[in-house]
Amino acid sequence: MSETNETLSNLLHEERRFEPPADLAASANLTAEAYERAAADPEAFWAEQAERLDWSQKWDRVLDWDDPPFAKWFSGGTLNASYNCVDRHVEAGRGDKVAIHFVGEPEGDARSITYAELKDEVSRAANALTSLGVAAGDRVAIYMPMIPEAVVAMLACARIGAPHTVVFGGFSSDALASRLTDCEAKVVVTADGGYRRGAASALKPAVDEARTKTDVVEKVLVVRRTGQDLGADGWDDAVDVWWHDVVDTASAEHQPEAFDAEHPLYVMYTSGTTGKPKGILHTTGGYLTGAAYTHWAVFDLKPETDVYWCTADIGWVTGHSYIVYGPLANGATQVLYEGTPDSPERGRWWKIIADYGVTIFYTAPTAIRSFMKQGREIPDRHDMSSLRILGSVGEPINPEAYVWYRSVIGGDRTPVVDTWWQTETGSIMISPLPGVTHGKPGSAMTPIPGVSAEVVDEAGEAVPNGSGGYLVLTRPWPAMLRTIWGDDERFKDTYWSRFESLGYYFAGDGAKKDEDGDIWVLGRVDDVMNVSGHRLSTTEIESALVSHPKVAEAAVVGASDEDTGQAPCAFVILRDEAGDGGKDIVEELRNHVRKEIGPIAKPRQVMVVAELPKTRSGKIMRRLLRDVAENREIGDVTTLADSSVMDLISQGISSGK
Ligand code: 6R9
Repeated sequence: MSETNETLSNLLHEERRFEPPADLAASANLTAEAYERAAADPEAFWAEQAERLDWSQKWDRVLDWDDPPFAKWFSGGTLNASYNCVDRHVEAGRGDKVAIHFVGEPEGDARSITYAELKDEVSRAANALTSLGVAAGDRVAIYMPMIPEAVVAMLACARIGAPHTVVFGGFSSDALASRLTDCEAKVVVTADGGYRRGAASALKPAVDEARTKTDVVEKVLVVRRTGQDLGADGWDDAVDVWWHDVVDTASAEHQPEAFDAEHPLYVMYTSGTTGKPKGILHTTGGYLTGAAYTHWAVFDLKPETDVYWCTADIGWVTGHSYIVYGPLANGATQVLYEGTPDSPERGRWWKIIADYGVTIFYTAPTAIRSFMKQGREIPDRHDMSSLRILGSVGEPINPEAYVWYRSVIGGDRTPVVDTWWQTETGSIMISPLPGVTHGKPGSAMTPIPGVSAEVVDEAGEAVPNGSGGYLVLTRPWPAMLRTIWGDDERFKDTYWSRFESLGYYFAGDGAKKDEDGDIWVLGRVDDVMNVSGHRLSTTEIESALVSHPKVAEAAVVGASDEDTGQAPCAFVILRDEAGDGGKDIVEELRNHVRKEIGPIAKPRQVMVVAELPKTRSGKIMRRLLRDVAENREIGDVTTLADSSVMDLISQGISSGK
């Protein structure tokens, strides 16, 4: 943890504090009292939060922790997640309220969808999926751009009890195929393409290619978004079905069935420390309780007046909890934007905030850092006075980015909530409450009411204030993952074995408690890197590299990067028969990774070396490689001769790093 401590001593010089605005504090959804109430009786507190939902059958037991680490929340209760996200708002007379302001990337391509319209569309899609042979318990994959049909598809799956697995549209056909195979997805919902940086970008061909690698898929349901030509081989009548043929013509009447609180809601794949992504399983009652409660509490949501916008992609957990399930369960009005922040111009996001009067805005530090680089003139051209709360997620936010965000985007008025959580936790765990907690740039502060987190040493003892250690969650929480799809052993081993006797959940992050006891999350302590807020495993990229015919061995490290937080840097040993690999070897390998996994995994640097530093037991010493990668100037020569790598490494050793 020495690197961790170094980072921390820099951070601890941060002394700026921001008090909650008086009007926000006076009308806050949660007040300081909630912390004590929740700590005194966490189960009673969570039962109170579960009352936000409509249950067909109330639970008999709040938490069943008889067989840890396999939790059951709200046992005996039944509900339908889709009913909770749409129908109940319509039944309560709010059918005309806008659920989604959709903003397509092409300018002027926008439409607003009310809760009543959403209910009809979800019902039609549920009927269509049923007619395609999907029944409760079957898995459906969703591989789509950020368009309303993606949300509709997720809710339609939830409505019929078919767990969905959303695969990020930026992932390659290989990544898609491995996920389809792992969860045996019967149907894939996709689109011909989506708009990215001003052009139509195809998706359907990747599904076709994935189908050549797995035979689990029976039907592919395709939304026509771009109208691009699919080509002569791009359509298989036996498998492919147009959304407009089967969904638009289906009945808008659909009776949602109540499912058990523990019925699987979705599987979300995330990178672990091995090459094989983990299918994180979330279930219905506890997850929806966690998503709805945290969205209401952390963003101080006032559903009647707020316009909320989360810029995540629905292919990540943030899109699941804070675009689909949390906001819609709470009856919020939100913006859904298809494209990139800079298309057609660099002020696009700020224009959307001004056009729709966005009041709550949730994004990632990597985006904030890139806007900082462009300068404040761009956001300053837009009236963003509607904003009242800003959120950050995905990676540590450095104090300078926090202060810029608060001042330039939030007009020096808005609290910034730095929210720490994971795919596995399902909902926000550590965050300030905007009307209660003062802001401290760089700190996620304290666990929210109902959540118990600690920073502990190797033995699981809480560290004193001013010290660092491992971040753990000490008590179960409703939105926690239930297992890894098809792999209970890996679930136990990854999260629960480290502090087994204490029953703590090990998050894989290092953290520090400052002198006030507030938490600073510092990043992963395992072989997982965080690139622009996206989790990638070093092993996964290494496997992609060694799948290239010229590569004998590869080691990948996450080196710190000004723009993306961390960036993958690869060291490769070529096969003898590949010689020096040819002059384009670096680009060839970078593109190979891009093809195998997706653009976000493309290494920033590939260094061809003759030798990799290893321990006596043959383990690659990644720490030394990270020293090498971080000491190099970006844009420097990317091919290193063996001696220079080894020189740099030995310098690293002699300087005691
Ligand atoms: C929601 C999400 C989880 C990992 C997590 C940690 C990092 C997320 C953070 C943060 C510092 C924050 N992380 N939020 N680190 N401060 N506010 O991002 O889920 O993709 O599973 O990533 O991201 O390292 O362990 P996921």
